[in-house]
Amino acid sequence: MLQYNTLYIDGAWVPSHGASVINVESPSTEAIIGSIPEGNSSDVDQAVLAARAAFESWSSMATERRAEYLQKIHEGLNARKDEIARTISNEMGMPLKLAGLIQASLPIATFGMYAQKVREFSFSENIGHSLVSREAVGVVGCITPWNYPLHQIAAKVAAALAAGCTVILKPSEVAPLNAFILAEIIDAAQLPAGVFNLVTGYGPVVGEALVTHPEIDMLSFTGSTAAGKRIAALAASDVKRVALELGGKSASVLLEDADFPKAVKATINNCFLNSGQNCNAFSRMLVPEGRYAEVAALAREIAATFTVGDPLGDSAKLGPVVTANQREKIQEYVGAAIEEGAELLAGGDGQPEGLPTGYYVRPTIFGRVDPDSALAQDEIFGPVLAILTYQDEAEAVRIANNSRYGLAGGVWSQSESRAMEVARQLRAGQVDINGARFNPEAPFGGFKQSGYGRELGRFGMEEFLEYKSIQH
Ligand code: TXE
Repeated sequence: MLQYNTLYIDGAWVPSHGASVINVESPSTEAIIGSIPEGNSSDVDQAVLAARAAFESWSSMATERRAEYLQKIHEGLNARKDEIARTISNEMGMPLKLAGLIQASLPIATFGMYAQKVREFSFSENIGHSLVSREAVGVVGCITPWNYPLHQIAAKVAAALAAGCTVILKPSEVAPLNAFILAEIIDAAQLPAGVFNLVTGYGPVVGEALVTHPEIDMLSFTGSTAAGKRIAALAASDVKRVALELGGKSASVLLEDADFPKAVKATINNCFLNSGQNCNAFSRMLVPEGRYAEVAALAREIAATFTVGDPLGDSAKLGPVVTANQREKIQEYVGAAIEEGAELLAGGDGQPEGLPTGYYVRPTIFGRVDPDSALAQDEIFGPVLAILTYQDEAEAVRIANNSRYGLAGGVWSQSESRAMEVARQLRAGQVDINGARFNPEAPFGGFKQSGYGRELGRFGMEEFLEYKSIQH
């Protein structure tokens, strides 16, 4: 049991004003594995006061000193890498080995990257008779989800601190334990009091207290589109800056000349990674109508290799999904599609065999999905792939763009120029050609209802900066 009884505010561990705790559950054993304080608006008031008081000296500190603090956090995270991986695997269910490679490694790299960025970044330039400078936005509220919990925290907190902002973090109540490890590391790195504050609790209480607090200048949010819309609406009342990283329904487009075995396998891997709980998951695969039979056979074969089971064991590729609610949501989509007569190629609803406890779902693939159906339009956030067919490239682009989301996409072709041509036409924030690997220096974020603002690289830091011009 990891029991955290205090919040981290103004450089100290303090009791919450709230009387209750939130239990953290293992999605594989369904046992309680930890607890955190259920904070409230008084905790937010206290944290905002501290962050406001710390802002002036933090934002005007020499950038080299800010870089040193970020470097210390990077080193502190690195020293506790295995513990971070285990904690995240326990609280949200990603298989341990993968959690080490992704959930622990990404945030470590992100703090290291921003230590470097803050050193390199040019905070001012002369344009004619104007001195144009970039100044920290101010006090920032960061609200984060559970699917890549520490990565999403790091993408916001490291970039905001690098920019000179002070931060109040409200992590997901579903997977919050890793955020306490980060707070311990920040405490050990002796960041000036009030620069980073951790307040835990529920979205509608602690989250909304941050969103509506008059002394907060900006909110950076990752989560559901529904919560993002509410946050943007509430924040509009005092024109707070808002960055939103929301859902997706990304298309992986296989062109006629693609390497089909490679592309189908990589698309399924991408869609099923983290049990499908990725905002940028390739949850739609678009293939030429004439190649459908070949793709369906490949998909069946590949799906059969996805073993589901205990995240702490050695054999499972997929762990459970995060909560009973998420499992219900996925089961409802899959069950409804089967009832409506969708072509089921692999998986289906119901608990996978041999797993009596845990929020497990069966990795599922549907073929010839109607582009306007719920399967093709809604973010299911589980290991559920929809295969759609197209007649020609123009139709492929039309179907790919037929979505209220626009976060990511993929294009597969033997010809780089042909793939590039299609990639340019996709209305999405990032497109990967032939499974190109993730680049943390490139901007990450969405078009349309996938949100606005960008994270990672210098773009993530620029999000927390205002322009100012002084004419002289
Ligand atoms: O997210 P929520 P949930 C999508 C995915 C998933 C669905 C629901 O489709 O199935 O969202 O997941 C805080 N004011 N994504 O319910 O509720 C909340 O406390 C302020 C996509 O877990 O959006 C948590 O810290 N804050 C996604 C965070 O928002 C509020 C990642 C996310 O919770 C709030 C996760 C409010 N009114 C889910 N309501 C992605 N883009 O990667 C909630 N929160």
